[in-house]
Amino acid sequence: MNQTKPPFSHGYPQTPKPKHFFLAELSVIARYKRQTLEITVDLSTRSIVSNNVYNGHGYPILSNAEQDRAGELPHEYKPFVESVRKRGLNLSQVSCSYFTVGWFGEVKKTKRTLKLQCFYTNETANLFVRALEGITIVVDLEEMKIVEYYDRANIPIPKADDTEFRALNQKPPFGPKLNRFGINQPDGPGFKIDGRVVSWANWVFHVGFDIRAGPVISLASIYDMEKHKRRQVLYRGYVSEFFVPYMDPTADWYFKSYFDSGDYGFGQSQVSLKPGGDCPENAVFLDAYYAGETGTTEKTSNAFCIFEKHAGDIMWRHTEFEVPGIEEITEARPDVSLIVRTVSTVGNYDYIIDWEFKPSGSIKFGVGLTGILAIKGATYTHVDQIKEDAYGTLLSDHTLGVYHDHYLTYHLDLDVDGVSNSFVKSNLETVKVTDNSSPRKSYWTVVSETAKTESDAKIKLGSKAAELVVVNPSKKTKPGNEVGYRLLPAPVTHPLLLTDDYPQIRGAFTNNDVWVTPYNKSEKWAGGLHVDQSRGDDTLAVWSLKNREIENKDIVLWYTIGFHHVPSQEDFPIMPTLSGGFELRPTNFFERNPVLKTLPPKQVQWPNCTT
Ligand SMILES: *[C@@H]1O[C@H](CO)[C@@H](O)[C@H](O)[C@H]1NC(C)=O
Ligand SMILES: *[C@@H]1O[C@H](CO)[C@@H](O)[C@H](O)[C@H]1NC(C)=O
Ligand SMILES: *[C@@H]1O[C@H](CO)[C@@H](O)[C@H](O)[C@H]1NC(C)=O
Ligand SMILES: [Cu+2]
Repeated sequence: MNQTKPPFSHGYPQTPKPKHFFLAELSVIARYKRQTLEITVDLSTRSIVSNNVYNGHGYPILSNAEQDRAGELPHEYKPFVESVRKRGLNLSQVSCSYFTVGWFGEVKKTKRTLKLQCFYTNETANLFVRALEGITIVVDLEEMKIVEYYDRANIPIPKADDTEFRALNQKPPFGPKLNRFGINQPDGPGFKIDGRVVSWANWVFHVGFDIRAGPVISLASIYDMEKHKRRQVLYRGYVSEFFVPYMDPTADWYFKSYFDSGDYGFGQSQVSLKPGGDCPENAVFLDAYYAGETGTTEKTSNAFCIFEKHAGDIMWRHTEFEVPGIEEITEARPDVSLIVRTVSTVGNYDYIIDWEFKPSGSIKFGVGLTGILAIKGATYTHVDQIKEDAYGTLLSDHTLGVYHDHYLTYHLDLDVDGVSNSFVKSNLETVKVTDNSSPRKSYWTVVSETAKTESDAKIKLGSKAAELVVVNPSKKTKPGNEVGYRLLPAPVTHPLLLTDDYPQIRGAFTNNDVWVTPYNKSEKWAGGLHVDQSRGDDTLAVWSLKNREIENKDIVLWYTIGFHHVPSQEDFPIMPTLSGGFELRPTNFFERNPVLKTLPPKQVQWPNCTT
C-alpha cells in the first residue's frame, strides 16, 4: 500500500488543482450475500483493483434505508401489536427507532442485528420522550425480520404534556422576547468559494464531505504577509469517531453505547440547515452527496453553511496612558472569524460541528449538543420515591434522563509548514530556589521533551501542566524557535467505565486525551473500520501498541473532547445547546502577531438610516 500522501498544494487555488488528489482510487465497503466486501476501484480505468471479503469482527455502517425498514417491522408483528393493545395505545401512533446492539463478550461471531425501541406519538412530535419501556425487539438485518421479542413490564408511558417543541403548538405566554437583529455586509461576503475550496482573509482550505465523518477540512493553509507566501497548517481534519455510552446497566438499556460515526455515519446523519435558525443570514450553503444503499446518489441539501461571524469580540486591544506627551492611546480591533458549520441529527440528539478559522491563525473546533435527551420511562413521579439507583435524573412524571457521555475523537493530520513534524510536550515544572539567590522560594519553567515514539505521546491531561505543540523541527523563526501549532484542550473529561468493560474496550481510543501516530492511510477510524458489533481489535489504542517512531515524521494528532452528561430539568423537553470546544493555535509559527497590521474597520453606513 502506498504510504505517501499527495503533496500539499502551495498557493491553492493559484496553482492548477491537483486532480488526482482524492479520486484516483475509491474504496467501497459493501454488504453482498451476507458478506462484507472491501473493494478498491481505480477510477481512471473504471476497474476493480482488489476485492477482499472481510472476515473479522464488526459490520459496516448501517444504511438509513435498512434502519427505516427495520423500524417498520413491529407494526406487522403480532406479539408487538398485542403489547400495544394491552397498553391501550393506538398502533398507528407508535414509532420505532433503531439502536445498535454493541458487543458484550460474545465469543462466537454474532449475527448482524439491531434493537428497536418504540415510542408513542399521540399529542406530541417529541417522540423520544414517550418510550414504551420494557419491550425488547431484536431484528436480524439480513433476514429483515424480528428474531427476539420480550415484553417485560408495563411501565407508565411519560405524558405528552409540556413535551412539544414546535412553535405552532406552544401556548402563550411566549418569551423571553428577543429583538430582531440584522447583519449588514456592505462590501459583501469576504470569502470566495471555488468548487469546494474556500478562501477568506489569510486562509485557504477545502471543505469535503464523507458519509462516515461528515465534514472533512483539508489542505488548510495560511498566508504569511511577512514571508509573502502561503504556509501549510492542516493536511486533513475530521471527527474520526463519536462514542456515546449510556450508564444504565439494566436489560433494556445496557447495550446503549453508540459509535455515531462507525454505526450510523455522522455524514449520513447530517441534516439540512435552516437559514436564519441554524445559520445567520449572511451564510452560504453547500450540499452533500453520498452513495445510498444500492449505489444511488443521496443528497442532503444545505448540509453545510459557511459564514463570517462577527460576534462582538475583541481581536486585540490596548489602552496606554504612560506615553509622555500623548494623553491616552486606545487601539482595538474587532474579531471576525469564518465558520463552517454542519449539524448531524443522530436519532434524538443534534450535534453542531463548527470549524472556526481566525485571521490570527487559530482554528477553533466547536461542538454543540442539543436536541432531545434519551428518556427512560419510569414509575416515579418524585425523587422521594427513588430508593435504588435510577441511572438518571427525574425530569418530569415517569421521565428519567439517563446519565451518559459524549466523546468526539478528532483526527488532525497537521502538516505544520511541511509534512515532517514532531510532537513536543513542554512541561511546566516547579523549580525550588534553595541557594538563597532570590527572596522567592519557587518559580516554574518550561522543560520540553520531544516524543520519540507513540507511547511518549499518549497524554492524559490534567495531572501535569503542559503545552502540547506540533512543531516542524526543520523550520525555525528568526530567534530560533521551532515553528509550531499548539493544542488548547477542552476541560478534561476522562472515561469513568472500567477499561475491561465491553463498551470501553471498543471505545479504548478515549483512554487518552491525546495520541500521536505516524500517518498511515489505513488508520482513519479511531474505533476501527467496521465498528457495529466490533470487539475493539482495530482501534487507535491497538494500532499505537506498535509504538512506532513519530519524531520528524508525517504525524497525526488525535484529540478527544468529552462531555459527562448528568441531565437536568432544563434539558427537557429539548436541550438548550451545551457548547464545548478546543483550539489549535499558532505557536512561534509567525515572527510576530499576524494581525498587528489589521486596520480598524470603517464605519458601516446603514441604508435608510440617519443618526
Ligand atoms: C389512531 O391514530 C390515527 C392517526 O393519528 C387516527 O387517525 C385514528 O383515529 C386513531 N384511532 C383511535 C381509535 O384513536
Ligand atoms: C391521545 O391523547 C389525547 C389527549 O391526551 C387523549 O384524549 C387520547 O385518549 C389519546 N389517545 C390514545 C389512543 O392514546
Ligand atoms: C498501517 O495501518 C495498518 C492498519 O492498522 C497496518 O496493518 C499496517 O501495518 C500499518 N503500516 C505501517 C507502516 O505501520
Ligand atoms: Cu448528552
